[in-house]
Amino acid sequence: MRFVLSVVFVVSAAYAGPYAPAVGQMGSTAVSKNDFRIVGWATSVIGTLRGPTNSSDPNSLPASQGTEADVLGMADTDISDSFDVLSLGDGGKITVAFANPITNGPGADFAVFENSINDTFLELAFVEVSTDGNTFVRFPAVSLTQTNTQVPSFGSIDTTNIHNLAGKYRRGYGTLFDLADLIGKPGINLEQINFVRVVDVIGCINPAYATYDSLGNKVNDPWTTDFDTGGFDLDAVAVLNQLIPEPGAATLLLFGGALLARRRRAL
Ligand SMILES: [Ca+2]
Ligand SMILES: [Ca+2]
Ligand SMILES: [Ca+2]
Ligand SMILES: [Ca+2]
Repeated sequence: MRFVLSVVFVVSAAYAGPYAPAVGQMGSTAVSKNDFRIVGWATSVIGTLRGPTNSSDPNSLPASQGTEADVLGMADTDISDSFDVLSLGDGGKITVAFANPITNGPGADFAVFENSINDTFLELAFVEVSTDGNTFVRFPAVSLTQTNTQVPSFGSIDTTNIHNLAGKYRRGYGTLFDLADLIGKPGINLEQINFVRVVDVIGCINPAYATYDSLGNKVNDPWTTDFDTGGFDLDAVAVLNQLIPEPGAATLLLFGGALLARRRRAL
C-alpha cells in the first residue's frame, strides 16, 4: 500500500500542470542547441534596455552581467560558458535580428535559450515578434504557477505550469515558439519576422510590480534577484524556419527589367 501511494505521489508531482515537462521527460518540447532543425542563430542586437535587479528598490542598479555579443550565435551549454548571457534585470528587454527572416513554416519556428542550471530554477520572459520593428506582437503566454506565495530568489517553478514563456528549460535547451500561435494578429507578417524581442517577466506577485500572462494570471517567478545576473538571462535565439530569398526572384527581377527596357525601346 505504501508503494502504491508513493507511486501516485510521484506521478502527480511530475505532472502538476498541463504543459510540456522538463528536458528528458516524455512529452518535453525542449530543443537541444544541437538539434538538426536549427538552421541559424541571432546575428545582431537591435537594442537592449536592462531593468533594475530589484524593481522595488529605487536605488537598485540595472543588471550588468554580459554584453550584447553574448546573445549572438550558438547557445552555450557547459559550466564554463554559463555566463555567456546577457542578464535583463526586472522587466528588461532585448531585441535581436537574423541573417534571414523567420517564417511560419511547419511546427515551431524559433527557440529562445536561457542559462538555468537545473529544471526548476527558471527565470522567465515574454517573447514578442515584429516584421517592421515598430509593431511587436506577444506570444500568448500562460503561467499556472500559484500566485499566493512569491517564488523566492532561488525558488522553484514546475515546467508543466509554463507555456509560451522563454526560460522554460535548463541551459543548452531552448523553448520553442510557433508563429502559428499568432495567426490573425494585426500588424505583423508571419511569413517574414525580422525581429524577436525578449522581455523579462519581473515575476513579483505584488500588484505594484506584477506582470500578467495572456489569461490575466500574475506571472510568479524568482524575485527578488538582486544581483548582477538578476532577471532573465538570454543565452541565444535559434531559427528553425527561415525565409531565404530565392535566387530566382532576383534573376526574374533583372529579366523583367530587361524586358521592360526592350519594350520601352520598342516604343
Ligand atoms: Ca510554424
Ligand atoms: Ca524574476
Ligand atoms: Ca538571472
Ligand atoms: Ca550565449
